[in-house]
Amino acid sequence: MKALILNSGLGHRMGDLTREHPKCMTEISPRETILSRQLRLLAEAGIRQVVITTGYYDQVLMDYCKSLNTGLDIAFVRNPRYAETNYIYSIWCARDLLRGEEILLMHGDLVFEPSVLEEAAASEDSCMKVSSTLPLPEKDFKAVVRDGRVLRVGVDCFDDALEAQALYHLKAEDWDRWLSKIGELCEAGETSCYAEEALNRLEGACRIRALDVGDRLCAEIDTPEDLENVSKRLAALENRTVYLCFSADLLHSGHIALLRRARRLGRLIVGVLSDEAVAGYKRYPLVPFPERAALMRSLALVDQVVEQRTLSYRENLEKYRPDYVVHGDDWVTGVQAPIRQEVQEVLAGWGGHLVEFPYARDEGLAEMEKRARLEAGTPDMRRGRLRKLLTLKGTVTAMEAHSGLTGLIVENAKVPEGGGYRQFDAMWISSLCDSTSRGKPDIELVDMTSRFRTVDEICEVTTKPIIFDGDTGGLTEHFVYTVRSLERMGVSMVIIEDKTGLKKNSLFGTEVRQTQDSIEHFAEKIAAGKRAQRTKDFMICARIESLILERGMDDALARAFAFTAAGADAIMIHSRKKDPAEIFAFVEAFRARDAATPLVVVPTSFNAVTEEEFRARGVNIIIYANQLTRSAFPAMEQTAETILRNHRALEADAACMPFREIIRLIPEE
Ligand code: SPV
Ligand code: MG
Repeated sequence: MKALILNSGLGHRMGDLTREHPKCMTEISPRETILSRQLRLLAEAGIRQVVITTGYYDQVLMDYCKSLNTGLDIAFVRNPRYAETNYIYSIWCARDLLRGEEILLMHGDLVFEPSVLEEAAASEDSCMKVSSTLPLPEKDFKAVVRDGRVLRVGVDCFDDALEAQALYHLKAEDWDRWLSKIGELCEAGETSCYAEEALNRLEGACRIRALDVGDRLCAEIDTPEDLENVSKRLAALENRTVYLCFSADLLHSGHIALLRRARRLGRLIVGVLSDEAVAGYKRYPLVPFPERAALMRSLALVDQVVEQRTLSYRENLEKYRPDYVVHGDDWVTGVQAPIRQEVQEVLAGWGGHLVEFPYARDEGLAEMEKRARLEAGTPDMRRGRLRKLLTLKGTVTAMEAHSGLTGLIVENAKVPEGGGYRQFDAMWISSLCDSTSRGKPDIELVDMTSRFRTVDEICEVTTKPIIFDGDTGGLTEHFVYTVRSLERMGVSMVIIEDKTGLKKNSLFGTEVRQTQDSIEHFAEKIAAGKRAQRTKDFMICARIESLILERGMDDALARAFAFTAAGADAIMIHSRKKDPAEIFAFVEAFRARDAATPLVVVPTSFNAVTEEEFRARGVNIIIYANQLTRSAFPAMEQTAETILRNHRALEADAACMPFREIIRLIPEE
């Protein structure tokens, strides 16, 4: 695409300002003239070739262009009759350089903001700048627009007209038609009309779209008053602020393009999402916030970096009151749509605008995301993530998984919330569900090797941190090996309960014989486990069964403090009562003496308590211990009975997941 700038005219309405040079050399800011700004913006928009028509002070103009060192390939064409002809004739003089080209045509006295030029240049079809928000000028150009098409351009068309400026992007076909008509008029001696006269005579044969840029700057300078107005607007433009939010975890060319476009609108403030916000939106960030922010800060395009602590932009928008928010158009629909709507509402409070650019899906990014996922599942990355999430979120949730398939469900289950997704943070490898899935009772009958096999299967297809139900931990001499094996597999935490002998599931309570371990013996088991541990990330959690076995609150608390003193990284308190009172009482009493050690609960019985309430009371890990197994079992039983009853599978189909969906759930690599 070639740019054509029309600079032959006298510019006599500028008075003294054009006494020694052509109008395009008028200063519009301390650093720029109309022409130097046009050339800079053209170069930034990727234009390489420029044709400038000259006449008045042509040598001064050419010397000036050379001194600018723009790097552009500029051809000058002199209109020898510049004093008595209009620019229709200047164009005709340059015809040999213009024929068959795609052209970006502009008057030499036009000042526009970068986004206007960019939009015109990027247009898929021929277009002309118009404004539906500016008042119709008395004497200057107006365009008659119907169905988004420009039908006529002139100073005297008022009906169905919009303010217009001579900034066109013309596809080669349209331009050739117009240029031929210009030729016809010039050869017939009609050289003092506007070039648009030729366009109008084509009666719509050039299909030119009206490019409505609203009140963004795109104005010509004809008089000293125009100069004053435009200079003021440019100064205001320099002070405009633009806000853009990123996770900045994986940067790709699409992000850089967006930053570049945003910078052209004004001073650029980048909001970098906090680690917590990123974790809630897709996955735990690969790079921690301080490094992501530092990376952004090091970009020359970015003027200021701030933390955005939530997916909602509101807090930062109200603080920085930007003139623009820039985003890819990928959030118009889908989970981010409510965030977008909020941005529009907040911006409306001070007349700010949301500018959306086409979202560029980057293949390289998809590959990087895939790699990041694979890496997140490696033992070292996975093991440490539970501690990180606890630091980051304060309270995390874990859902039961007992197979590769249930692991995938916990990994992938998500519901939209607050512009992001809500999902489980971790997986719980329940002894009850692992045993049940094998049709065995939960009495430590399924040996450790088989339990590890389950963990292995889950690890193969997931990335979320794992909390392993270690039952009683077995003999201390065995437990130390269990700790090392779990660490090696990338498990983040093992929870062992203070019982001995033939362990039964806690939900039986005192209905069955269960023996609680002595404080001393269990404390020694924990200490031995901690000594055996090789990594700093792995956690051993002591589970206290005093409430289950009705030994009282004092016993529960005494054990909790003894076990933390022995090195337990966390305490799980269990209860099988529907009423959460005893759990709450324990948490309160424990927190009165220990504010830091993470507390774990398994609200199977006291299931009316919300995560928010647990969090407020100081609970850190909430384990949904068996709900997937308990919901899958009746569904399977019912399906089996339906088929038996009907002597065929048809009636069971409605309750079955379509096979295609099952296949989609399973990743291929
Ligand atoms: C399990 O899920 O195996 C547990 C929790 O240990 S509970 O069943 O509540 O005892
Ligand atoms: Mg268990």
